[in-house]
Order: sequence, then C-alpha cells, then structure tokens
Amino acid sequence: MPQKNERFLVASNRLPIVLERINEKWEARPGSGGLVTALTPLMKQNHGTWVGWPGVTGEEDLKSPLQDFASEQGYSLHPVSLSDEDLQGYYYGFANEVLWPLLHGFHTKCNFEPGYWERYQAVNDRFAQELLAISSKNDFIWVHDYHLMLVASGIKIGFGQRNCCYFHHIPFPGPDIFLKLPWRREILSALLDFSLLGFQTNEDVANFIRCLEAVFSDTKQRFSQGLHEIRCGSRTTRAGAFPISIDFDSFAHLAASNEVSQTTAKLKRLHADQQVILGIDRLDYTKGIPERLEALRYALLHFPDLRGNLSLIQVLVPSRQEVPEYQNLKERIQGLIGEINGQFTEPGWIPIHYLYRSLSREELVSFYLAADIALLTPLWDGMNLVAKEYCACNYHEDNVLILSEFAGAASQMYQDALLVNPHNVVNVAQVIRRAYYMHKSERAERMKRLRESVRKNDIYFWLRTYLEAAFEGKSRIGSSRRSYFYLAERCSEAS
Ligand code: GDG
Repeated sequence: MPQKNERFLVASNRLPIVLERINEKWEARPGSGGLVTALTPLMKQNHGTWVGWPGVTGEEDLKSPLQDFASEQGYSLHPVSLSDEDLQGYYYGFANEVLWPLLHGFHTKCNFEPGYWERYQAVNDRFAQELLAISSKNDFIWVHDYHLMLVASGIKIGFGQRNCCYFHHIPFPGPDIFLKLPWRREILSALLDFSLLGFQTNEDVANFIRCLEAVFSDTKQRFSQGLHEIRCGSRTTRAGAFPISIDFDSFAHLAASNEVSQTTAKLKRLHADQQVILGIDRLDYTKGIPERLEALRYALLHFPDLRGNLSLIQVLVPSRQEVPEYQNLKERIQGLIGEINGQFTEPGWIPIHYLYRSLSREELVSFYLAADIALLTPLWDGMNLVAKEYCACNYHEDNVLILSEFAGAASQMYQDALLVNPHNVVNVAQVIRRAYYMHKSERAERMKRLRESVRKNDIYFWLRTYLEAAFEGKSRIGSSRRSYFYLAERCSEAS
C-alpha cells in the first residue's frame, strides 16, 4: 500500500468529472462510477492528483471549477489540454478506430491510419511529461486503459524513475488478432515499461503473454505468488488478472430505497402478467444487440408459449453519435425492433419496449429491479459491470442472469449465471425459455450465490488486491489457470 509520504497519481483519458455550464460558468461535479468512489478515500489520504482531459477544449476558465472540486473532494485534478487535432487523431482516431475494434476482435473495422498513430504517441508523451512534471520518484502512478499505453515508456524516455502501473479495462486479444496492428512491437514494448500490468481475466493475461512471445523471441515468464513475472531481454514486469467490480453496498442500498421503489412498482404494474427481460447497453457494435434481438425473434417464433408472457426492455445509451458506423448500427437496431414488434405484437402486449437515452442512477436501478431476467450478450467485453450491478440490486433473489461467455464477468459468474454464446441465436433463444421457466427455488439459489460473490469481490477488494500486487509483488487472487470456456459450455446447456 502507498505510504503516507507517497503521493497517489491516477491518469486516465478523461478526468473523473462531469462539467456543466451554469450561468455562463463551468461547474465540475464528481463522476459517478465505482472506480472514482473507490479511489477517492485513497486519493484524499495520499495527496492524490488525477490527470486527464477535462472533456472540453479551451481550459482557461476551468481553473476555478477544478480548484473548487479539489477543495470539496480533497484531491486535485490536473487537466491535460487537447486540441481538436489531438482529439481527432488520438481519441476518435487511434483509440476509437484502431484500438477499440482491434482489442475487441473486430480487426476488419480498424482504420490503421498512420497519422492517428503519430497523434497517439504525441498525446501519450504529453501525459508522460505532465506526470513527470508534477511527481517525484517516491510517488505512485496508476495509468488506466488503452488510451494511455505508452505513458510509462514516455516517462522513461524523459529519464524519470517512477513506480508506474497500468490497468487494462477492455479485452486483450491473442496474437492472431493483435499482430495485425502495424505498431504491435512499439505498443508491447511500451507496456513492458510499466512495473505492473493488470488485466480483467486470466484469458487476457495469457493472450498478452502469447503476443509478447510472438514478437520478442527472448520472452520468458514464470508464475510466482499469484503473478506472472515476465522478462523480455533486459526488461522485467509483472502481470496478473484483477477482475474489476462495483460498489456493491451503494447499489444494494439504492435498490432498497423509497426513491427507487415507486418507479419499480410502476414498471411492474405495466408488465403485470409478464416476465420482463432487460438489456442495457451503450450503443456499440461490441455489445451484440442485433444478435440478442434475433435470438428473441427466434424464441417468439419457435416457442409460442412465450408470446404475450415475456417482454424485452432494451435501453440503448447514446454513444459516439457523430460516427457513421454507430448511426448505422442504431438504425439497424431500430429496424429490427420495428420488424419484431410488427411481427408479434398482439392487443395488450408488445414484445420490445425501447428507450434511446441515458437513465438516472435511480431509474437504472429501478429497471434492474423490475427485470425478471437480464440478457447481456456482448460479443466481447472487458468485464461488464451491468451484470454485477443487476445482481447487487436484486435483493429479492428471484431473478435470472443470462450472460455472454465473452464478457469478462463470465470468468467469475459462470456457475450461477446462464452462459450463452451470443452468436448462437438458437441457443440464446433456448436459454431465454429456460430462464422463463426456471423455478423460483433455483433462481433464489443461483442469485444468492451470485450476489454473495459480487459482495465479497467488490470494487474495494479489487483495489486492495491490485495495490498489494503493486507494492508487495504478490496477488492473493492470481491463478495460472486459463480458460473457463469449457466449463461454461457445460454450465449453460439449455434444458
Ligand atoms: C469499460 C469496459 C469494463 C450504463 N447505462 C447507464 C449507466 N450505465 C453504467 C452502468 C455501468 C457502466 O455504465 C457500464 O458498464 P461497463 O462495464 O460497460 O463499463 P464501461 O466503463 O463503459 O467500460 C468494460 C469497464 O470498463 C470497467 O473496467 O467492465 O468491459 O469496456 O456502471 O451502470 N449509468 C447511468 N445511466 C445509464 O443509462 N446512470
């Protein structure tokens, strides 16, 4: 754990704030994610600074809202300003059009534009220089996610010695996919400059090591004290799986609150004689939404007993609306919803209810509570926090989680969620039916175990285990065991 005299610096693409323009002035509110909540006490205690892009260009009038935020929250924010060209090349370009699709296995969607790579390097270097300028060698720097994979290397090039660690929130693919990247050697080499590399699953760690072995012939690794010790030539680092989680208690409390129960009751009344299936996703091609809709169509077509008795509420949270690919996906989803509703709607029953907006946290929890079944079918996902939030909220323990085996969360939930291959619409349809008919005693047993596991392995546990690995070089959850897929197959067979 960091000592009192060691400052704690976090770097991520965005600062953990929501900026609002009120009476011609910017105001900064803290972001609502579990990561921010979990890190805040540590940041306060260790004179923390969070480094990132504030979310708007032209930062001079941000000084005072950022200072107000620091005095209210007890830690500082250090903005890294980005020009429109930086944003286009580094963020929309390299992060969104190269790394996001590649690392989720969609290499055919990548735009390997050399100019994007130039900007990515320049912005990563800027983050490194800013971090160097505001830190000293006793400080601990924790870099988050794929936007900033070159930062430790930038710090080293600037002759800085820092304890600089990294956590990767999205999947890491194997060499068959990763090696398509024109800058594979540079990125892998830069990652080796971090002293600890955290991934979501053992599968991600194994893929990363296989990529190293493919690119650097002198790669050696051994598993010790829950971590992989990796040596490539003269460089050494450690890597391990640290499945991220949620603030269980805050979700469980909100779920039991009056604010939420009224909306939940309304939703339940609306679907009084039916079971509700819930899908909540940011609009993204990795989330498997068309596949989910096709599975529902198949279920309604082949299992007439479900018609009139089961409805899907699909919440789509707007995202990257300016990108044509995302507009096309939205149109495709809306087209499918229209077709399925047109095909099956009967007086008094509509198969799919569709919301295209983001929900308040209270609304979100009401939807979790009103749903008898959650249907989360990403084609590949780092973790999928919605799966964990859904379990945390459902204190009645009378509901079912259907989860893609390609969500990182499946590595922890495979025994009690019903796992599906989202590409196999027939299987997903069968599993929907199985969930619909699952007896309440089986629901309760499964959900109880799921909730207990999410409660025990919450975001604070994740933080502690990561920091133990960073400071003591060992992990209590580490395992060299690789894949859960074979088990998953057995666990999710439809009856
Ligand atoms: C990355 C990785 C990994 C969603 N809609 C609303 C809303 N949400 C919140 C959920 C949940 C989060 O957004 C989405 O969960 P993800 O797991 O997809 O998290 P991301 O940060 O988007 O993604 C992912 C994660 O990092 C953590 O490492 O799991 O694989 O891609 O918390 O509650 N919140 C509100 N309204 C909504 O409409 N308030």
